[in-house]
Amino acid sequence: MSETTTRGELEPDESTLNRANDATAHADSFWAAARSELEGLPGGGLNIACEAVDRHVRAGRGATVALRWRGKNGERRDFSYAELASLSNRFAHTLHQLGISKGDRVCTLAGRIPELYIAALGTLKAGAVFCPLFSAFGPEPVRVRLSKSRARVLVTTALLYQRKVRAQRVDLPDLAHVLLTDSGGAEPGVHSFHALLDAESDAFTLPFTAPEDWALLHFTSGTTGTPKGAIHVHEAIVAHRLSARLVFALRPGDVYWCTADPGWVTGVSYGIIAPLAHGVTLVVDEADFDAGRWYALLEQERVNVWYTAPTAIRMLMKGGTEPARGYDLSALRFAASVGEPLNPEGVRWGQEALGQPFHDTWWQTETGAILIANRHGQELRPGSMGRPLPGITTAIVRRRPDGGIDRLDAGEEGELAVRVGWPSLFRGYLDDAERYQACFADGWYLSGDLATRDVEGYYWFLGRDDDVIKSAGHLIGPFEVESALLQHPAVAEAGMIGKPDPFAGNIVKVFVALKPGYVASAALHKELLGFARTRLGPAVAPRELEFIADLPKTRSGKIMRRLLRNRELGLPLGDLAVLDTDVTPTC
Ligand code: 6R9
Repeated sequence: MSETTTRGELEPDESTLNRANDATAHADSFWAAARSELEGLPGGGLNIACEAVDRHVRAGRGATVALRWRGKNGERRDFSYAELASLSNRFAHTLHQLGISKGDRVCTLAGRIPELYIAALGTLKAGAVFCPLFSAFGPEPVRVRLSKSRARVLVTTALLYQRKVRAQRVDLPDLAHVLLTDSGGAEPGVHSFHALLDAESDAFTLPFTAPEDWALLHFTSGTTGTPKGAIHVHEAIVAHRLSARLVFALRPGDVYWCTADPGWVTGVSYGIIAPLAHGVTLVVDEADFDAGRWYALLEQERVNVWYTAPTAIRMLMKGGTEPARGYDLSALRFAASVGEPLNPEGVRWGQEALGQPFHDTWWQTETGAILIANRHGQELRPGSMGRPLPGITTAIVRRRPDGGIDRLDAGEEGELAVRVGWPSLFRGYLDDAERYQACFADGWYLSGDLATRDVEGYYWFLGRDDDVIKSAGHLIGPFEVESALLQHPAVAEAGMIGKPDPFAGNIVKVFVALKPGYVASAALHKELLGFARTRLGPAVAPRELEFIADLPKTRSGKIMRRLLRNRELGLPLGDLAVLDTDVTPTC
């Protein structure tokens, strides 16, 4: 495929794309048109990192700032596309030197530091699979993910390695190499990231990667079992790139900031891949949320497009509109949100405080890219997630006992489903074909989210159909939290729920039944919370714990978290006759 040089040539006419979308049968031609914007590799290959970085260098845009890194202590470092290309080449070389081959998993466990971005792109160039782990996970979630992914390489810092990985390495036989970003290799199997990169050449010939080759592995949680590894392929970049243009109207010269951490899917799809694929300048802030810092950053970097989350918006709203008024935010052209319900007050507050309303968008780890949005240039409906993007067909459905689905009418409540066939749909859960299959019926992907559609085709979020919760935008499954507590000798049973919280959306709350011989006390309460936090880390650990004599269970022994939730909210416990059934587990 030939490189096109001007922006105009790169963009297929949107009305053509929309026409193609008129009939679902034409979705293929729609995506083929989007795909033809990409450069590709000789012989029909495709590589995300090549599209995100190298093609800009080849097109003479190597001097453009790709990554503007703002350190937590006030540092500021710019990486041009050319620098990012050569650093990721060095990392790809390093992986080959270490014997990493196609399909091998390379994990990162780090905050938002430049090495993470270099490792992500270099991993993709090497044909390996990039798997980010959130740095605020404790040792237990880290071990589970390193083990399930069979990671061969981990890029991390000396501190995180010491605190969360080192003692568990005996349980991780596949983990051959740990690369420390801030220190040398003091023991076998531990190397200095920078020393290895410095020793390599910055010219690298990409191995062939096919569009369907695995590229990304994102762990996500369900109601049951350990986290699931959602697999994405290089072809996903077609959707990353197009959705960013359709939703945010990204254009050359833009400065773009996504506040999501790359330990989660948003921080990769829209915090690395999509903006770089558009050749814009990506701002990365290493520091955690701070209202004053964020306003200053929006002003100083003259951010044009901002993608953030409801938890952050609620925190900003806490301070009122006044603080924002002290900053020049006139560069901001578009603000958007994802991950949790965004209420109409949040949308309007954006308009008042920042001069731009927040546009809600909907997607999931499994969908890989935004599928529903209040997108640029279209009527924004505060409180609604928006409408499906061109190329995407959605519906509200009800599952039938025979395994099929019925499509529901506007106004009816049901499960949000998406017709399969878009490039960033996940291609599997690692080693779990059965769970993957359970996500589909009659050619539709079933999201597990409950929603309604209005007559104009806008979607309205109602809740989730399972026991997974969102806390501060992070998806947390009950199994991980409950399993950690069950490791304590006093705990007989544990049940996790999300307790509504005005800022985090939900906080993790756990109900605990003690083993005979143990007595509930303030000391044990404190001990259990500390025990869980040490294992799970601050992002996942319960903030509240309540002792309970017995957990409500179905006849076959499954914990009925819905009843725990009702109890927490002071609602009636519900019709036990109806609830006391075992619902078939879904994806
Ligand atoms: C991208 C991401 C997915 C779940 C999803 C839903 C919730 C996402 C939302 C939203 C209400 C929105 N969610 N967007 N809920 N309004 N606009 O967040 O992926 O971490 O896999 O979470 O997040 O419940 O099913 P992931």
